[in-house]
Amino acid sequence: MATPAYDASSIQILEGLSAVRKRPGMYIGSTDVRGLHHLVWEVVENSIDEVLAGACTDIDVTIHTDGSISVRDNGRGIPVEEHPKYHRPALEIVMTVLHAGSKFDKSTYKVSGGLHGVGVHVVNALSEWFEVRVRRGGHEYFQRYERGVPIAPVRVVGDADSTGTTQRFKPDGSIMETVVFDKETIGRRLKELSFLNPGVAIQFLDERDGSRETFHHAGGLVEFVEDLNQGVSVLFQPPVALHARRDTTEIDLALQYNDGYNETVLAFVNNINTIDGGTHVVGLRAAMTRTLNDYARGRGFLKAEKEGLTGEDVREGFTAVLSVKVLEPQFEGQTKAKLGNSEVKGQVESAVYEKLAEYLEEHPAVGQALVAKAVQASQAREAARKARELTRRKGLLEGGGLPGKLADCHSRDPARSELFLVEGDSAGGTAKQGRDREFQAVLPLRGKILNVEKARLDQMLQNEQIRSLITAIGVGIGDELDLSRLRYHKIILMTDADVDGSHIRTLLLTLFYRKMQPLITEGHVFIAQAPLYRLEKGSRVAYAYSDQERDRVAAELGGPKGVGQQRYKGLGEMNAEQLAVTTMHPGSRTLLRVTVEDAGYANSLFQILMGEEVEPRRQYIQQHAVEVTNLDI
Ligand code: 0RA
Repeated sequence: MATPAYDASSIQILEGLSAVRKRPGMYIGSTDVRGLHHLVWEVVENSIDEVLAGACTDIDVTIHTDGSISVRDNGRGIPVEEHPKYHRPALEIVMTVLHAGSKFDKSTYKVSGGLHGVGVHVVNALSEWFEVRVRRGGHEYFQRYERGVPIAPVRVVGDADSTGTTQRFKPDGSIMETVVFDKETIGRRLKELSFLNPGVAIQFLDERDGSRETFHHAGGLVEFVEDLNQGVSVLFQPPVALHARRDTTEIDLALQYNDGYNETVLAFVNNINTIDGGTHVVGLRAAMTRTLNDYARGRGFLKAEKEGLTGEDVREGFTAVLSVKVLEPQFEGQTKAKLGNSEVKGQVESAVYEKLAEYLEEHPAVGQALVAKAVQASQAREAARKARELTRRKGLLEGGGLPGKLADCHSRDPARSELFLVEGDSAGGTAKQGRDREFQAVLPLRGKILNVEKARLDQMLQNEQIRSLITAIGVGIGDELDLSRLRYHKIILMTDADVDGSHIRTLLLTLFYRKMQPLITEGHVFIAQAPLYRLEKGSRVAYAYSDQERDRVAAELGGPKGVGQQRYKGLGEMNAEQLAVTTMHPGSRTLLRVTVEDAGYANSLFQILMGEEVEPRRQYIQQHAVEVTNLDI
């Protein structure tokens, strides 16, 4: 299998490589920690494609101590025979040029249009080195690449009595901003993939700390839903599972109701988590509302013809995982995490409507439990509407309606304006002094904010803190949210770096995630980064935001000797000027933009910390005891 010296295809390979290395963001979204893990998803999903083809049952993922990661599967092995067009081993072509959709791409439900499915050659181009081993036809083949370029032809390195592929790569630190894999992030995705693909067992080994986990969920989506509802009371058991096909679209759904007030819907398209939803989720919601209304009417639970259950009623306590396979998915939005195919709405709606109605016919106890819950929600909604009307009128009578605690800014231009949500009256006071009152507003939040997990909308609105927050932001909440009324384009959470601070941050993020999600998806929510240390030598003052940075800055100031060091325990220990310079002033501060993933994580954390079940909470606190004590010093 000699490689021709220098020919047209070599040129094509080199051009392709330099395009990827010049504009990595175009292929993997970004070069930060998210982009880094994108490389991993790309490689893992290649093996998952073999699972979908029914040709693979085991995948081993290993984080190695040399900074590389490997993915080994027992699929058919990437073909090695000569590629008819390029006259080189297909393996080399797949690793260096081939895109999804070509002859050697065997997956039916390919993932085009999004950031996934860009091709393993993209990972290769962004790796310091990449090594691939193929076991096929009794032989083991091997090839190594450096920054995407093969350093030798594909060669046989031994015998093989099974088939499969091992891909191992070390991301290129000269392109990627970070090259440290995150065990939790990878573990979460592998667990998710094992629920979505019940036929596969995924082993996950982190050689850095010796930890090992196996993900295998033969129960698929049903087990996924049970996992989501772990620790909460459910209305019926087991979850309902539906499967249907409409045209070329495959639809799988598992659903259950818990006795809470919030909705958890995870939706996947070709195994990709569409965190921003899309047409498939719209179809699911429409089907749920229509099915429950028809069922309730048919059995006389809804009296008057005009009476009806709304989407919001039907969503209370709804927990579901929807997985669709779409032939040519169109992914939209900034993060390409929203399905755009308009035909999918009707396909999902009709499939779920038909199958769920059938299921409820056969399981009347489940039907009655669902309808009773939704009717109750509908009554609470009516009560909430009245409460809201009352608050509005009250607001008008008091004039203006903005909360008394709010120190507003002068500017009336939302695009320029910022709202700082500050923990405690004392730090609130400092922030008011330190802000630029032209465009920065401050709202201090006192004490514990209401537990939104257990509260219904009407109860939430009775809480003064929540009302101040909602009025200050201006967009309303829930189904009536109107983003055009947003009063500040930046909403900035500024809390202490201790347990209480992280608790309040989790609460706020949960509230935003559950009731004001567009604020997050449109990128309006931020977390301020306050310094942990103030360092001083002579007349020079510097701030450090982490322990590592403290050590570096101390060294820059001439070593720890003679450097004064103050550790901030909370925002309240800074004076107004220090707070302004380090945390608030646009020229010198650092803001972290909150993503739906961050907030979703806060949400599940919140469920554990606030939920009614004691055991998961005890486990969580035990597992994270070290982090918590660190935060508290
Ligand atoms: C193209 C065709 C066939 C398999 C594969 C690619 C393949 C790709 C990857 C990537 C990771 N693991 C993989 N395993 C297989 C089908 C080959 C045949 O029909 O034998």
